[in-house]
Parts: sequence; C-alpha cells; structure tokens
Amino acid sequence: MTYQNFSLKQLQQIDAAHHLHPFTDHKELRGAGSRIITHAKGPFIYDSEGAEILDGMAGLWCVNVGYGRDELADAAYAQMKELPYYNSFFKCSTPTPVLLSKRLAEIAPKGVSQVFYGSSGSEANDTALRLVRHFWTLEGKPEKNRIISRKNAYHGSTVAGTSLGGMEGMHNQLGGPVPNIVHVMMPYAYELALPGESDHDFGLRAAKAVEDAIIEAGAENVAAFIGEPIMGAGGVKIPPASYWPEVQRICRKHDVLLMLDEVITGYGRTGEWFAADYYGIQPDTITTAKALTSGYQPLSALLVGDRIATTLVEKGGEFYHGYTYSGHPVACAVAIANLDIIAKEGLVERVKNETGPYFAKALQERIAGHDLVGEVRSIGLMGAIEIIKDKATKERFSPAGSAAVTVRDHAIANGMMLRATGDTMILSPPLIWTRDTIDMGCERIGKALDLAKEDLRRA
Ligand code: PXG
Repeated sequence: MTYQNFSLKQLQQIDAAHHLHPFTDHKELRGAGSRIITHAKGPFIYDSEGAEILDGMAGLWCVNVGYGRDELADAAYAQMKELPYYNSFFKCSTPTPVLLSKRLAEIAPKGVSQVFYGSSGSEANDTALRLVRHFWTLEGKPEKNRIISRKNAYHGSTVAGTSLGGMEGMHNQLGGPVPNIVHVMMPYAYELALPGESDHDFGLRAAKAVEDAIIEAGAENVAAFIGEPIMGAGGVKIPPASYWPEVQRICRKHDVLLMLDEVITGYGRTGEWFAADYYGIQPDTITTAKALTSGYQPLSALLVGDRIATTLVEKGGEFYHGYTYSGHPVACAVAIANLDIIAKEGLVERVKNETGPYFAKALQERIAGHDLVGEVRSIGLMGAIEIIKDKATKERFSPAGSAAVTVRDHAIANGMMLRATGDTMILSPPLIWTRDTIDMGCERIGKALDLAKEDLRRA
C-alpha cells in the first residue's frame, strides 16, 4: 500500500475515523484535519502538499543527525536481514546490544557503566523507578522508597512516567498515581525568583526545596530524587549553575540516589554527550532514549551507575523485569550507526564550540528585542522564547497559551516548525544545523512574531 494513492483529504478522513493521537483534543483535530508529513531530508520535513518546513524540533527532540541518513537505513536493513529479532531473556544475547552497551559505557559519565534497554523513555523511567526501589530493598531498607520529583516535570506517559512527572493535567486523568512520589518546586528563575534574588541564590533555594522534602519524609524513607537536567516538555527551564551541584551535595549528604532523566538532553544536545557532564555531576541512573537512535528506531537505554548495578548483580538474584524488545537487535544496530555519525561528524563538539554559542547569540540579538518576547534562553541547541504582552511587567496574553499558538501557527505557515508549550516557544533543532540554518530559523521566527503581533493587536 502506498500513501501516494490517497489524496490528502482521504488520508485526513481515514486518520479522523480510526487514529487516536497522543496528547490530542480529538474533536478539534478531526474538525481541522491533521497535517500529514510524508518525507524529510536533512533539516527539512515535507507535508503531503509539498510544503517544505525547517524542523526546529528535531521531530520531537530526537532526530539529532537529521533526516535521510543512509547509514542508519543501511544498518537497519542489514540487521533485519541477518537477525530481525531475538530476545535477551533466558541467558541469550545478540551482538548489537552487547556492542552498544560497551559503547555507552565508554561515553557515559564516570561511575556509570551498565545498561538496561527498553523501547521508550517512559519504559526506561518505569525500569528506573523499579530499580531504585528494588536497590534499597536489597540493601535491607525497603522503607526507603519515596521518590522526590518536581512540579511540571515530564518523565513520560505510562502510569509510572505520569506519576514521576509533575504535570497536573496528566495527574488529573490518572485515577491515582503510583504511591509515595512527591513533587517540589522547579528551578525556573524567570517566574519563581523573588524580586532582587540573584540567579545563584535562587538555584540554591530551589535545591533546598529538595532537602526540605527529604527532611520532611525522613531520609530513611527517601529512595531517590529524579529530575530532567533541563526541563524539556515543561518549557526548556534551564536551572541556575548553582542548582545541580547543590542537589547532588544534598542527595549525597542524605544518601538519596540521584536519577537524571536525559531523554531530551542525552547524546549531544547541550554540547556534551550528557548534561551530567555539562553540570559536572555523577548520577546513579541516567534515563536516555530519543536521540540514541536519532528517532530512526524506538529505543531507550537506562544507564545504571556502579553502586546500583553492583548490588543488583551481587545480591539481587533474578530481577523480575524486562520487555520483549529489551535490547532489540535492529534498534541497537541503528543506535551504533547513529553514535558513529555523531562521533565522526563531531556533532557534540560542534554544538559546544560553534553552533550552540551562535544559536544563543542569534536568539539574543535577533529575537529577544521583539515586543512579544519577554526572555530568550538556550543551552547547546535547546532554546526557548517567552511570549509576553508587556515586557516590563511580564504580563501574559490571555487566555494562557493562546498567543504562543498564534506565533506557532504563523511560524509553520512560514516554513518553520517549532512547538508552543503554555506561553513558551520551544526550539530543539537537529544537531546538524549550521550557522546558515540558524540564520534561516531566526528569520522565519522573527517574521512569525511580527505577524502574530499584528493579529494580537487586532484581537
Ligand atoms: N522523559 C523525558 C525527559 C521526556 O522528555 C520521556 C521521558 C518519555 O519518553 P517516551 O519515549 O516514552 O515518549 C520524555 C518524552 C513534548 C513531548 O511535547 C516530549 C516528550 C514526549 C512527547 C512530547 O515536548 N518527551
């Protein structure tokens, strides 16, 4: 069946009749009809009407090496022909997860050298939750099982992911979270810093919220703290430099494990292989997915620190956990080829030394001054633009989120795919972006902001 035999209208009708989409108001979508993306090349995606759109989101924070990479298609094809699937249960293994594990151990932060595979970030966080609680049970401390997370965090959409996350709307649809997970404030200075409070002091105060939660529960009852190094889906919230070292200090002081969710930040986005390296911290678990395969195959890798792994191996017996597709041979083959590209093309270093700084400067110089923009911020190739009504008072447009959607719609119409979350525009482009692509992106965003300003003035 080729989709070319169907018109856009037909595809939209079939989509509306049978396809339930993630995070979607279906009545609204079915009224409007979905945009059908049919192919992509390099930094561009193309829809069924032939529109060329610069992809400012790398798919969904994942296509780090860009689209149309033959090396990845070839790796998948060769692996599918040789061995499309075999499991990693029952004392079996296949070559590609074995070799990928070695590779990941080589690039992972110090003290992290073992890997548990799944097919999505949500699954990996499910594994992480089970693993840290199991760890403390094996250590003879089963009551040490509370997890501290943060408001507005995103850790996936399974029951465990939703419970670990701090998104209120998702909690409200959950019908009861996994017990014993609490959420503290996020380190988001733009909205939460007190008047006159420095970034540094705000970072320490946000970290202290973690310690307060540990003390309130009693450290003997707290298993771990989990956080995205930089909140992604929650709006690219970049913490002050003082935050993560202090959180690590607090966790160590109270013997609470540190779990980092690097599903978005892993594999080069910040200009380091992992954001743990960027912040100079040594977590006990690192959740990764997305850019591990640049999204060409579904694959997640929970990187497990030596302390947990040693206990699991030495005292654990059988760990009653795993997925049919844990260590999927094709997904792992694609991951190896993807890491080869990232290394060969020096994409991580390029983000750190060239495109990341250029991206930051371009946002500052060409976007920050716009009347609709309250703040721009970025780290590596991950950025955010705050849409506001009044620069001085930080007053937002109402209803909340509507202005950002107006900007986004103009951006897409002008060939620029970016995402709106609340009143924040988000950018997470492929790491293959060059200075020219950054220039093109900024020009299109600037135009979208101008058009949105006219609309909002009229409204
Ligand atoms: N942790 C983090 C930090 C994520 O960003 C997940 C876990 C879950 O991964 P899976 O593969 O189960 O989706 C994510 C996923 C958005 C958006 O709108 C972000 C994600 C997923 C869907 C939408 O920004 N992040």
